[in-house]
Amino acid sequence: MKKGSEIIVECLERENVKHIFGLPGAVLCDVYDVLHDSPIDFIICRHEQAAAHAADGYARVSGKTGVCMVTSGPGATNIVTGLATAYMDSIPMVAFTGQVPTTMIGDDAFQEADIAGITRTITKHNYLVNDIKDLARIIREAFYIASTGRPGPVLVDLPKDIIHSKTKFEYPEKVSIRGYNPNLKGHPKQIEKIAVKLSEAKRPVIYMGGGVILSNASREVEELAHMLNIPVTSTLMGLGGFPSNDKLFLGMLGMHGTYWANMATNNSDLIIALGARFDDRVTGRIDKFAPDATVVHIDIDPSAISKNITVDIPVVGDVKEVLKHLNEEVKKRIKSKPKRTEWFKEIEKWKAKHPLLYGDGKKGYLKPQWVIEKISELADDSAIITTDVGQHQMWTAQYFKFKKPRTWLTSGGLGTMGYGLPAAIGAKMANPKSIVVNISGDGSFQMNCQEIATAKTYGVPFISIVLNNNSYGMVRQYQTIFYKKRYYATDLDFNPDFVKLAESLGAEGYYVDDEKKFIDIFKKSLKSKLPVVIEVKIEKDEKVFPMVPAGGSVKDILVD
Ligand SMILES: Cc1ncc(C[n+]2csc(CCOP(=O)(O)OP(=O)(O)O)c2C)c(N)n1
Repeated sequence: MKKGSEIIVECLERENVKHIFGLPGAVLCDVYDVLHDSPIDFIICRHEQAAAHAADGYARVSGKTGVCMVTSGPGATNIVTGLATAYMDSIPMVAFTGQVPTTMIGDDAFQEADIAGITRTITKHNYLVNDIKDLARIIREAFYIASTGRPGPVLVDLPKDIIHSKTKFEYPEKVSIRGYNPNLKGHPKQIEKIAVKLSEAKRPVIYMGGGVILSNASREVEELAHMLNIPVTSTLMGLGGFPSNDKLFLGMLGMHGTYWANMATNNSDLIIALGARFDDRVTGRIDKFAPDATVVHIDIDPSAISKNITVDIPVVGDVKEVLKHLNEEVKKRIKSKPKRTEWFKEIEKWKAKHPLLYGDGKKGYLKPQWVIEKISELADDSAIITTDVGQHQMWTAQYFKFKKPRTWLTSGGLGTMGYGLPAAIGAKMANPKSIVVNISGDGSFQMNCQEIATAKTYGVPFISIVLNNNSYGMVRQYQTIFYKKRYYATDLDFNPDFVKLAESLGAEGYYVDDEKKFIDIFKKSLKSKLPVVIEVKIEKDEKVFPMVPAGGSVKDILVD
């Protein structure tokens, strides 16, 4: 016979969990008592939201399922944003929450929240464990569901009496869930159809989403693109899935994508969408999106197909598996590599018309685009970059040269400010040898900066750049462009002293307002054993361009 707490820890060990990110609560003390003697490390964060983001960052870098564990009531509600962030970006995660005893559920007991109800629409699945006999099976299923098919977060709510009661422990070797059988292979006839279409296409584009990273399909994408000389564009989530220094790479598409990636996609005759979901940031006005293109969509999630854009050739399957098959079909058919001279000439014209450019900064300020280009140059090809949400995120997506998958961590779907710093902690724990740089804005940084103390406690060094424009810059940019500069609720005229804040939390802190100083401090910081915060002064009126206004089409693109 084993206690619930013992079963939980044993299941976690069998699932090969090495780190749990969490914050304590009395309801979980029995579990901690068992964890005491387990090789699993419990990383105490300073806020539950951060614990969820750290587990998410860990998962994005390692490819494994991230785990967080928090107490009932407010602990559980604090992870809601972290779960929604992971859900929107399809990140495998299992979140354990303490719960009041089953006999008290619904009584408004102390620290009670119906977390299963609250998270129903932002988890891939969730469980309230009602019977100790189900505990091991549920945990096994939770890990299986989180990591298979389209990955996502799964929540397991653990009432106190379940943690304390006993049963015979049996770890189910196999998982079988009726109606849940993700299809990996893709339909062979559909795959052949794509190969035929590819041989006919004159202006094809590969449009790559986060699914390429999640299914580890980068090599297969490169093979397809090079075999057939097809330009590749990426969503925000797909960055890193294709080397940005490859001449076939067009950069990101969509709202803040490059002019030429947007023009190429919209003028193409064949779009091959890989693990992408045609979200509104990419398509803009749906009825104007790529009017002449035959659309191929390869995705593990059948419900993503034809959700936003009507797809001509759908294939439900794992991107890597399907591409392996497709590449074989293409090899059988091609005699020589197409040159696509006209198509590339046209793309070059668009590139020349509106290149990504930025001018010189005013004295006392740095250009954020320059800062990001420098970071890209000074950090190595395996450096992991995390961001928050806002202008700094888009400048990073535009100017950082991502070369490898799983090096780019950002909240793409939900757009969560406060994600970057805790995600950097998870990233560094997943891959301690990598350089990790969090690029943030002054607004976002203040949402989870307390976690520097966590980083210091566990000896997790990374560099956090605060691009300080004394404002919620991205919203201010909207007010500049669409509200005649009637600024409201976007100024951050009083900010903390970021250097002192960093120092008080156990980090090194620096203030930078000139280029030479930035280079020196950044180089020095790469060697630091402590977390480092570098505050960089940038101008309030700096903007992110190009920009396709929300709901607009590529014809409405603003370039300056
Ligand atoms: C949690 C959360 N609250 C609000 C928003 C809305 N929002 C999007 S960008 C932005 C401004 C971000 O400001 P900052 O972090 O300073 O970055 P900047 O745009 O100046 O680079 C805000 C408030 C959000 N995305 N997330």
